[in-house]
Amino acid sequence: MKHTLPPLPYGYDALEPYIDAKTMEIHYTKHHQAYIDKLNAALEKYPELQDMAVEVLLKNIKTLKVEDKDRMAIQNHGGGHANHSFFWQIMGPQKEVDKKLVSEIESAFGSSDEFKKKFTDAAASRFGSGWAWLVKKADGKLDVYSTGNQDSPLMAGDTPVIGLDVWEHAYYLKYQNKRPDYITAWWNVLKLV
Ligand code: MN3
Repeated sequence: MKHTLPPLPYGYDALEPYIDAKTMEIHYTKHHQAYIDKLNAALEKYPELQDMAVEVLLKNIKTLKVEDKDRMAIQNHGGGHANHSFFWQIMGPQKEVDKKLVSEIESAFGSSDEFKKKFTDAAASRFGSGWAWLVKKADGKLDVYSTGNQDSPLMAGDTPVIGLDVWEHAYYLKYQNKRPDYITAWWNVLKLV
């Protein structure tokens, strides 16, 4: 079974003006699709891995019985597929605040604002391409960090709770080099908090 592009839960213009329709369309139909195509290509010679969920591939990335160059391709393109599938889901035109999560965030970071500051710092200071994350660790604790490229927290045994794509392709058309403006705007389309 090949990996396929999951449906986008809203229209390309649904997150305007914070994320513009053109960026959303290219990001979803070109960038996300390309990760999926390259993941499928990397899995071609491993039929035994083709039915595994991408999240399972990533959790087990270090021990998959594959050649090293294919492991790197699965990490990069599988990560790209999983990260983007997750990213579309946590955004939306309307807030659907997760009260349980907000209260966990308040106990972990002191306040929602403190969490946002920490997360924003992680997103703004990631050098080059990558993601900022709020994750749940194996012991249930929340943590904030960033990863490079398309590296997924799943590879470290963590579960993504919130993720923000800070690759230039996510914001360049509208925000150019102003990543901090994109991050500030993005909190408006994050549904959960
Ligand atoms: Mn992206």
